[in-house]
Amino acid sequence: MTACRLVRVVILIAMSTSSVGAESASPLSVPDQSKARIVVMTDIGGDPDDRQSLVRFLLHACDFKVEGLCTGFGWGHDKKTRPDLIREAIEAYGEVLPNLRSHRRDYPSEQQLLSLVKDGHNGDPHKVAPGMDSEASDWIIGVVDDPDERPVWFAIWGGPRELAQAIWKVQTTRSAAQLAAFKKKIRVHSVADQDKTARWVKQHHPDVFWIFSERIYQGFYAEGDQTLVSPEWMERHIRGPLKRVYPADAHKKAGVKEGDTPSFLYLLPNGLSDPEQPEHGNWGGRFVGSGRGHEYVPAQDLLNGRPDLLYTIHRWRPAYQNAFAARMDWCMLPFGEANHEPVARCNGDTGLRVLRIPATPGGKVQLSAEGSFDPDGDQLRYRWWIYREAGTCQVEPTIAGAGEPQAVVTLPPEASGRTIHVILEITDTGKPPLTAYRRIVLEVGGEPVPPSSNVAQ
Ligand SMILES: [Ca+2]
Ligand SMILES: [Ca+2]
Repeated sequence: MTACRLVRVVILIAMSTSSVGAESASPLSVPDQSKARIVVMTDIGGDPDDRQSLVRFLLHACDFKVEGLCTGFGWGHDKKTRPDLIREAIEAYGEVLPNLRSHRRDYPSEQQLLSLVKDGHNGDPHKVAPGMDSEASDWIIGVVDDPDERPVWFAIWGGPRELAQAIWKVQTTRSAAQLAAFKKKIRVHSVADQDKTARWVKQHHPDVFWIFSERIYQGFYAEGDQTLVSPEWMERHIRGPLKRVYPADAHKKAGVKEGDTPSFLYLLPNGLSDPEQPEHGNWGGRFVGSGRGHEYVPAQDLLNGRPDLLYTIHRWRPAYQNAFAARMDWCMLPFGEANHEPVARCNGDTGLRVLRIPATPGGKVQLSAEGSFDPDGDQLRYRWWIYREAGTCQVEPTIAGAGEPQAVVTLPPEASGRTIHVILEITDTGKPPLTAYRRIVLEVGGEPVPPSSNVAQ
């Protein structure tokens, strides 16, 4: 056994305490505490791309604590809710679940997911009112009331009426303090605010944390490398029972559309960002405070030096499409024949949190990815880069060793009082190549010092 192979086996034993039908290695898992609590609210039955997004969501179901799958209405769909389409997708998921669990043992059961399907109200989609409670809106109240103190994220793929109705009911039946406590646990990522109740919430409850993903969500499929969302890509990678429930054509777009997918990719525990900080940016986009209550609206990233709204999402397209392709492989292949994400570590930190490091203007910061590894024993490629738009320093630092496991960032004197976001991107050599991240925020204090008096930190 080579040293590399030995290390791999030791790591896998350390990561896993049981073996469930894997060929040569044990399935992986992610600690529950690093998973976001999530309720999906979908207008499935309208634009077929909700069905596409649901397939991807199910393949990432092990990355979240799934708390609800609610139906409702949205653009182009106000006829009748379609919980049957959610159940149909979950049943297809059930067919591949045994194989998925040979890769990640923390995939939820088919029965568990079916029990979370909750129907919205088949009345006026633009109204909250007495008598308009629904199975979904009552379920939402229960989820938020749960003793689990972590926030509940609402990935909203259509209109937010069911959440709005839940807030309305709590407002009319509880004290002001109880209402405030209820709202404090809510986090919204709303794709396009597709009914009038979004306005109602923002007008009457501006303290609700609300990411308004207006137009930016199109970056998931529009602009950028179109070969990665083409019908040909879809045909090559989407297979097995889940292909049955993944429509080949969405509204005005053949191939992969999934306009609602950024709402949950935003919450993936992949080390790229802290979802509580929308200005960080990740696979679900980047957002800034609108100045109205607790609302965030899309930010722009620089594409070839020009601000571009959609680029904040499609800049990550190779990574998120490779992740999808790999999970499609997980449906069909044994552990040893599919790829799995590397694990990125930074400066000895073994978790996924954003690292904050104090720094001095004109000084140097040493960064190390030592301890990073790949569960398949793949080789790793390292890339340290500055996410300039996420920070507040317009002058870019230099990075020595940007393609190495160890790097040194030299801060410009102009960085005084600013923040600089460094991304560690580790990509394996598996097929397809998969990427893991860490984010380091350099918090630069003090007065600018001459470059000649650099001090290593
Ligand atoms: Ca939708
Ligand atoms: Ca790998």
